[in-house]
Amino acid sequence: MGPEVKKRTLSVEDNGGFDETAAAGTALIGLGGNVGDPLAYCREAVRTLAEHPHVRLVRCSSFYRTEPVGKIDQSWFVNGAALCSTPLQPEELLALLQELEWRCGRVRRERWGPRSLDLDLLSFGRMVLESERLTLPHPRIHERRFVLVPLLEIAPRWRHPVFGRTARELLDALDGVPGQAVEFLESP
Ligand code: A4P
Ligand code: MG
Repeated sequence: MGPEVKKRTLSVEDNGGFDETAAAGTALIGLGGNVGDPLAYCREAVRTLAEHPHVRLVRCSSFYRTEPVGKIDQSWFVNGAALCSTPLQPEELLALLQELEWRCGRVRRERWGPRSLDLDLLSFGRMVLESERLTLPHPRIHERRFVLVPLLEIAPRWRHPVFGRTARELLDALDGVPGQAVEFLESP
């Protein structure tokens, strides 16, 4: 009789301790918007990414209703995150994300201002990079509950490539910081 093969279904919480997000070509993408129907734009972006020949969608988070951070006199946002793997270079993936933003029709390009769809490349494996067009990891992840809550949901073993801290630890460090409400909106 051959060796017994035990089949296990791995959940997000129980993946044997392996941080899948550390692998080269693994991208965490932040999605957000607060103009028009941002939930529909986010869902459309995830669908389009999943259908792209050079992108494999591994997992998508729930979507959350979030209090605006930075420029606070604007509508609440919808935010989520997606985990993908790709043979593309990070600059190529960023160009694809920017094309998707435009396809979903950004309304204004005021920094930190209202937008129908904002797609940020949060991290790309453990890559640390600063060029004119791309900073990795995204420089404001650790300051933002609207990024960390969905990130924690889909990648609990992710560690910030520079600070070495998990999303849980970074979230705990934001305890007591006012004005960053994050409310569950819809399942993925
Ligand atoms: N860029 C450099 N690195 C990256 C990266 N890792 N991912 C460059 C994406 N883009 C990157 O971005 C400006 C330039 O950043 C791009 O040309 C790209 O080459 P943008 O998306 O055109 O402009 P932006 O989004 O208005 O500016 P920024 O600084 O990226 O803003 P953030 O950090 O995206 O913040 N509050 C809530 N609750 N939810 C939100 O989603 N979003 C913002 C925008 C503010 N407050 C928010 C939310
Ligand atoms: Mg952005």
